[in-house]
Amino acid sequence: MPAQVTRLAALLVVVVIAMEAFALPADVSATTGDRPLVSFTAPGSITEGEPAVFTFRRTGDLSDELYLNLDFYFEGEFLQTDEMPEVWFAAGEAETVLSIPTVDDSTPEPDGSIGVHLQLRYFDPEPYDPQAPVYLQVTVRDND
Ligand SMILES: [Ca+2]
Ligand SMILES: [Ca+2]
Repeated sequence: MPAQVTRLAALLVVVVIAMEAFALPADVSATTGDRPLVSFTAPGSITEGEPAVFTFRRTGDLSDELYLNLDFYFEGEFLQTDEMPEVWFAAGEAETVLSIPTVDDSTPEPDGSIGVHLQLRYFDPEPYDPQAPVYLQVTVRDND
C-alpha cells in the first residue's frame, strides 16, 4: 500500500474515534441541564362542537408528577366553560392531554381561536424547560 494511502487510512481512523468521543448519548441531548423538556402539539383547526386537544410530552426523569404552567388566550364565544383545568403528568407518564370542549351553537359568528402558552418553570418543586414552539393556537371554525 502506498505510504500516502496508509496515512490517509490512519487519519480516517483518528477522525472516526474523535467523532465517537463527541457523540452524545440520546438522553443527554434531550434535556437541558437537569430539567426535563416539555413539548406539545395541537391541530391547526377544529369545528365548533369538537374539543381542542393539546397533547404534551416530556423527556427525562418520569418518576415524579410534573405540573405545567400554562397561559390561555381565547377569541370568540366557543367555550363550554372559562375554567381551565390543571394540567400535569402523573408519575411514570411521558404524555398528558388537555382537551378543551367547545359548543356547537346555532349562531353564525366569525371563526375564533384557543391559544395555549407553555411557560418555563425554573424552580422547585417541578422545574422544566418548554421546547419550541411554546405557543400553539387552534382555530375554531364556525359551522352556522
Ligand atoms: Ca353550530
Ligand atoms: Ca356558531
